[in-house]
Amino acid sequence: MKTYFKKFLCILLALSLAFSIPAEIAAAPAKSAKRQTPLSKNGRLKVKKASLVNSKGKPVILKGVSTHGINWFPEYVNPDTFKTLRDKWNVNCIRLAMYTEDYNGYCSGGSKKELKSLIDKGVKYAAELGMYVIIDWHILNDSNPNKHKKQAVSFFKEMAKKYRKNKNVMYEICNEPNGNTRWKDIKSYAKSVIKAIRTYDKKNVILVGTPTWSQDVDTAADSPIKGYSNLMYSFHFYAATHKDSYRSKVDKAVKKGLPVFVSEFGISESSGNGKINKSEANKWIKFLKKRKISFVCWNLSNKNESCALLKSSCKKTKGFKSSDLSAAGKWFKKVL
Ligand code: IDC
Repeated sequence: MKTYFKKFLCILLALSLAFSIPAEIAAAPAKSAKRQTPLSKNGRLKVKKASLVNSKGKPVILKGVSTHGINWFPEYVNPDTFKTLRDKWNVNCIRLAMYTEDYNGYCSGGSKKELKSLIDKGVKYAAELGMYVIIDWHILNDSNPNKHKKQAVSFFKEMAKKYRKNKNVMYEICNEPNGNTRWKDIKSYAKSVIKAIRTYDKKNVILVGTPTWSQDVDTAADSPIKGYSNLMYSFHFYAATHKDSYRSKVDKAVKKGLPVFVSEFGISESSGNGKINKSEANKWIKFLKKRKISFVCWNLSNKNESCALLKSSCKKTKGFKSSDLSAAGKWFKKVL
């Protein structure tokens, strides 16, 4: 009798296990697979020869979205926005564009405290979501980065001290040098800023802008910065303006072994407005993917301009529907 009772108990136990635990077990792998993030998959990125690679040395392509200036559109520095971009768009990198000399820029009357707090939030949200994040010192009107070099050095020192342990951070030290700024000038600026960053952060990738709105990567390739690792050089394009001859410039640089990163591009004209050119844009994406070059699209905002990814009627900051997207936004989401 006793043994029957034992058997009965065993069957009961088995049945209860069969109906409760397996469901959890079955769900477990799916959950953990879902929890894999770009960062948990790839770890801290580094530069190997001309390529961006993951912690195991395998090539990685970052596919990113840039904010508009955080001084203009702070509302998109928000965890729900980033999560939508990660989960619904397949974006693995956010660029935080902080203008230095434009509307409330860091060096032109903007609140340094507020701007840095936005950067801190952006880095934190990206880290929590396992996304990479670029801290972009967005020079533009201040054509020559040397103009605010002192402030740049102290800003990046502070960032590097704070974020040296963050595996998801990259530093972009000068968005687009332009005007009469020569590569020589940028190099001298870069050496000071890189030295400041490397005092604290020995590893995270640093992006260096190139002359003529970050187009002259071929010039940089003739004389890259020596003595530091994990440096890349920015190339920017706007597909309705920059075509074949610009792809040749990139090719020249890559062939010389320069690590190139497209930290900003748009599919409009270089003004950020006017026509978009999807067929040139598709050529660019094919070109970049073939060379395993990362690309970050300008810009996530609802500004009424053709490079903005949202329609100006869209007031949402998350869960964007197709009807919320501009033509550029629809195109980019499809690319991703
Ligand atoms: C543009 C913005 C526009 C803003 C302007 C300020 O799209 O809303 O009024 O800057 O000067 C760049 C720059 C980037 C530009 C963009 C389009 O890095 O700041 O943004 N662009 O003009 N380089 C080439 C194009």
